Amino acid sequence: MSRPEIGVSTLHRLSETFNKTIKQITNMNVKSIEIVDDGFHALNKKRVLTLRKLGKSYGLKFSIHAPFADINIASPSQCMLKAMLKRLEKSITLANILEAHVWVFHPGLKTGISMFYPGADWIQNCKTARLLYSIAEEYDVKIAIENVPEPYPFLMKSVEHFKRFYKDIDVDLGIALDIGHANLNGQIELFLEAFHDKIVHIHAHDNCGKDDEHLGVGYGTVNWKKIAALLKRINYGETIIVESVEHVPESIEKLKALLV
Ligand SMILES: [Mn+2]
Repeated sequence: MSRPEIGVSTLHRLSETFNKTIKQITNMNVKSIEIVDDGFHALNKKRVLTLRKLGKSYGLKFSIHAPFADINIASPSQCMLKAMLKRLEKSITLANILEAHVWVFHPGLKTGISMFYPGADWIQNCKTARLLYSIAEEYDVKIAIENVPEPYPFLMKSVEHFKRFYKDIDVDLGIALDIGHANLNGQIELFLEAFHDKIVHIHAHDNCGKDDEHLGVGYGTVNWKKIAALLKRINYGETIIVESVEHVPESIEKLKALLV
């Protein structure tokens, strides 16, 4: 039987400096760290080399969360898309240097002009996802697309959206299942059932079913015991990253007690 590895995201420290954050990483009782490549923590080669060194001495493995602020892979503007792709490609090349085991990115969103071009944002979303997949292949980086939360105008929030996505793209792109996000449309179990062979990475955080609060594990309405049982049933043996922004050490220990 496989056992998942519990890790932590740097998301809860995004308002602190990068250097302070990585110093604290090593005290968090986990070996798997997800670096959010955005805000104060935007990666560059120097930072990645520092992380690599830290990883070697502490036995850490890394994943990278792609930049997501102001990023829309379904953008109808070719010049904006070009700039965004440049930024995303940089992140993928850094994932290669860091030897990150997965690079997680968000699907695209509808815009203020989507209503005039029905279906165009969906086509662009799939096209960019395919392009990112081929760029990542060149750099030998595995990538995964994340289910994103209601009520934002994202194109891929539900199981139906992901089914359609896999019909429309012909590449073997994995899913980063975000449990908190799936709680907002009540589809955690549906995702685990429909895509047990596609899920390569998991984000764990909680909410009360209305807002994407990123609460500590057990502080919302997610039924973690049930999820633990489902993950055991599908023999999930990849990483589960705590993406809560509070009660982080407690969330890590709770998940370890349930799953490891
Ligand atoms: Mn997430």
